[in-house]
Amino acid sequence: MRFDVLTLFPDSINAIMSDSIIGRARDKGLIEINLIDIRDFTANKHRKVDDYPYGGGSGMVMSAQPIYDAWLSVVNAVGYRPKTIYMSPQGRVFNQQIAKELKEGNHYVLLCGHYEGIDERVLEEIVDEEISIGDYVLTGGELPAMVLIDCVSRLVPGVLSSEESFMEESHYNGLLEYPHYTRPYEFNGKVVPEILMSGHHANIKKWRHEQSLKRTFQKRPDLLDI
Ligand code: 4FD
Repeated sequence: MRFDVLTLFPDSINAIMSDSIIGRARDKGLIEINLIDIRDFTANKHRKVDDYPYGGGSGMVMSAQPIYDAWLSVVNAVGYRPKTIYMSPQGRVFNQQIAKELKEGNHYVLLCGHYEGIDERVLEEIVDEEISIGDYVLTGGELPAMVLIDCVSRLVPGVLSSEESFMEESHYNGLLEYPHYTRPYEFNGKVVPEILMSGHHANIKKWRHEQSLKRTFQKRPDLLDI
């Protein structure tokens, strides 16, 4: 799985996506995250990536040319047009179902915007799909791009341990997780539920499933078809 991220802040993304599970998946070659600095593609000597909006108004607009040339550098390197996703509050709202859909592909270009937005003409040229991570506005598309990459990458075979993937595929799918406990047995006067100490695996499995259902009903009834 390959991601090319067009951004003004490649170092910020790299810093966060170099540790833990995603960092390990990159080291193992299971996922490739290329960070492309839009500023490296400016045609002016000041490396300016934005300009005033036609029609007036406040804020700046990201210029078409550097974004287009950054995108073309990816297209020319691979010899095809990878699916290009614009991270924007106007997009289809991301969820686990969309992550499952995206894991079937193998190459995505993610475009991260800033300022008041991007010149519409370059969006018309390069964007295949607009995705939002939720109904709120951020200062840039970098966090949304990282959310998408993290969520899709953990579905790529080998990224999670076999135990972790089992959890992903188990019947708790679509329900909230049951509560977890580890040592010590007693913490601040609270002890671990006795069923978990019983060693009776069938009963434990049943209890955990009940807990999942109960929690989903109490906290997120919208996830149950009732
Ligand atoms: N909800 C999201 C994506 C980007 C963003 C931006 C137009 C603002 C939130 C294009 C306006 C990009 C989201 C950058 N904020 N901010 O997924």
